[in-house]
Amino acid sequence: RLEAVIFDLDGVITDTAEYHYLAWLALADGLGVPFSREKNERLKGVSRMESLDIVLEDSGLSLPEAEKQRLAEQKNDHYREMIGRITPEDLLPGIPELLDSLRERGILLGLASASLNAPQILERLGAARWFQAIADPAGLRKGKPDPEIFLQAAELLGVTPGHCIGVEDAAAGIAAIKAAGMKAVGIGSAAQLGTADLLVPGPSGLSVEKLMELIQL
Ligand code: G16
Ligand code: MG
Repeated sequence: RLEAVIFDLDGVITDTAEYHYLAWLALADGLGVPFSREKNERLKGVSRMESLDIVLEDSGLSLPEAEKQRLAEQKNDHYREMIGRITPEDLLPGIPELLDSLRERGILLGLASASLNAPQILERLGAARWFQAIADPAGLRKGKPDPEIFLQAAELLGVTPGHCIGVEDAAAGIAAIKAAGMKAVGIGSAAQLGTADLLVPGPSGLSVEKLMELIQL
């Protein structure tokens, strides 16, 4: 029986990737380091400090830890300025209907986002009311593809992973869900998310019925 659905945030509930892109681009420009949309793709689902390492990888710069912390903070300040303008209009199409109908069936909802800003983003979206648990990425030892964040969300919800579905837009996220022993739903293309148990181009392609079919226990 399906007991809980655990969602990623960026790329699944809303599209914050564009704001991450603009904030990293401004930082890279300031440092004279090239940054592209292609590179931004590699930052999806990746933690802030790991993202900075990717942004700086071809720069030839080797910065002390304190300077890296300062740059990450600078990027985050700019990013937070942009996400302050998020409204419920920024929920991806299909999400309000899907979350409503899952809740009507008594299915629990959890969030497994790598973003330390996730609670504020949910508030801005008016989406916090749907979720019974939000995993805290700050306390994690390992990021996706490690299953830790999905397991933490399941534990907070008090459900067994075998009765959970995880929804992700990044390959590392799908790997994390599978490693947690959950069924994986991919939002995106087969080229990147081929190992998902169910694949749809966007969240509007999902329904409670489709999700319930994945777990027939
Ligand atoms: C999101 C984004 C990543 C970002 C990460 C950390 O992950 O996809 O690009 O680097 O969060 O964000 P922050 O700097 O706000 O802590 P997810 O897991 O929601 O897809
Ligand atoms: Mg994502």
